[in-house]
Amino acid sequence: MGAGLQGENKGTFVANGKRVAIVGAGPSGMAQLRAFETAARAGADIPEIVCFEKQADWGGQWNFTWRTGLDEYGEPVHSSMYRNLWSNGPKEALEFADYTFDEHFGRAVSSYPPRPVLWDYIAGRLKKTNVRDFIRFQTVVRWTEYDAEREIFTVSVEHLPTGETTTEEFDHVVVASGHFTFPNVPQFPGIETFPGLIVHAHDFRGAEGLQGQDILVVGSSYSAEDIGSQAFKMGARSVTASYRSAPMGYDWPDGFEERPTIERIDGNTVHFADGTSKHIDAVILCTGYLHKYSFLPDDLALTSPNNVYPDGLYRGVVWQDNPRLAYLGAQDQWFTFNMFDAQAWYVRDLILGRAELPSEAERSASIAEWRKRFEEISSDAEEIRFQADYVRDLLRQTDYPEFDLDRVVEIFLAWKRDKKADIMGYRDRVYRSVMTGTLAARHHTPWLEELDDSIERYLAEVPARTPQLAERRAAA
Ligand code: FAD
Ligand code: NA7
Repeated sequence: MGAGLQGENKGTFVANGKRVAIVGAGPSGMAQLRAFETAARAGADIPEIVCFEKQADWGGQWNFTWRTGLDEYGEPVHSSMYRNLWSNGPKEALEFADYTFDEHFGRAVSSYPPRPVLWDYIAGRLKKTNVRDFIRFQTVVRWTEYDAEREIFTVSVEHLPTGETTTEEFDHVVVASGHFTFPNVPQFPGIETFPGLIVHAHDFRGAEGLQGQDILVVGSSYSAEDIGSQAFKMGARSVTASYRSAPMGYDWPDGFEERPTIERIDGNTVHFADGTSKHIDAVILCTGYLHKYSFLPDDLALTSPNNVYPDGLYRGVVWQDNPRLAYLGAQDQWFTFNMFDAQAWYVRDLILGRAELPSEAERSASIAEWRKRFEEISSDAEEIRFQADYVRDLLRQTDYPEFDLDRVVEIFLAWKRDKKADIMGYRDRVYRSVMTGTLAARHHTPWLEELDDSIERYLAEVPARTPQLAERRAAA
């Protein structure tokens, strides 16, 4: 075991002269911690690591809170997740190659676990180590400056419970602060006359209160699809999804329909671009998020739409204008946890000097080549393959356990087919692990009928019966 894992020196690994700051202990920051911990366990001398996390616990988006807006310290609430969220893709596509679901649960579990189950899995990998000691919880990074002459970052942080502010120096900064927190909120003519609830998906916490109402979700991506489905599941009278570019195109159940973009709103009446109108009780803006890094000066802050190859990042992680700064998870995400691992392993190896950073010109050429390929993508299937190739490229640079990315692509394509076939039932399907070959277990209760998303209920052998959808809808 590497000397740095003995945890005698709280807040640090054993130093090899360098200091590394990680901003955020969500799945990406946790992957970075795991990458260094793995190297240390194998005997490597690793830098001093300090991970700053503004929440009281790790897990990022997966660390659910009932709070919305500002938290108890006046700090913007980070997580956009809601109580009843289940994985929106098969777990077989996100599984860690060095810590499988079989290892964590000791038995097969279903392919679309609820949020608390995935949170447990992410945390489980690190609970067996002492990396938690290297995270400063409830500590928000306020500002970062780079001194080009000394090649040093100065990072200013605030400990939220005490208000104490401190400043420290680091050789590298890894930004793992996520990019699904700051809502993109469009304006629609007449929206100020709407008398009901208007909320962005970031502040949506559960659909139980929407029972019996006519709901409008604006957008046609993951949030619109899933929040609309949650509203339907919890007994909304009707769900309307308004698309800007293209409809989602699923075979929605009765009471769920898609309409084009909003033309104007007049009280409770929403007018759409096709000339139709509809009575609406509540609007949920599922209109995406902004990349926002208020702790970075503009020459270090990524600005990008939500896409799979943001400009300015070599190999999707290294800030081209200052390679001592790295971003994890900055892409739009088909792949998630294992992609964050691939990125974190590569960033670790650059910092440790195991991987060589190419010249500025070579990096530029690489970015241009990937961006050109990215711009030629014309379907979801191509985008999934693109991201698989991206992950493959990273894995080839590191010693992260290899896994069959082509099979993961097949799982994603099967997932898309299953959604097309049955949008309200796809979460009942099962897939085979690429890592272990284990076929997922069927969950005891179909997604549409399951109202208890707790880990206890999920792992229960003999579940109690839950109220059936038809009964809930009749009650509505
Ligand atoms: P985050 O999870 O956002 O974590 C970032 C961390 O940084 C947070 O803990 C935050 O508190 C901290 N932080 C931010 N700013 C600061 C600061 N200035 N100082 C200190 N700490 C800071 N992925 C899936 O694989 N499956 C799903 O089903 C799925 N569902 C999703 C549903 C929703 C509603 C959303 C928003 C995302 C979903 N995702 C899903 C994608 C999700 O982005 C990833 O799973 C993952 O959480 C990204 O990890 P991250 O660490 O990059 O970012
Ligand atoms: P996404 O995937 O970024 O999608 C945003 C959606 O919002 C997309 O359909 C956009 O339409 C739509 N949008 C954006 N601006 C507008 C305006 N002005 N009017 C109408 N529609 C608009 O965000 P999500 O929240 O769905 O998903 C983010 C993450 O959360 C994801 O990782 C999930 O796992 C959960 P467009 O297609 O661009 O025309």
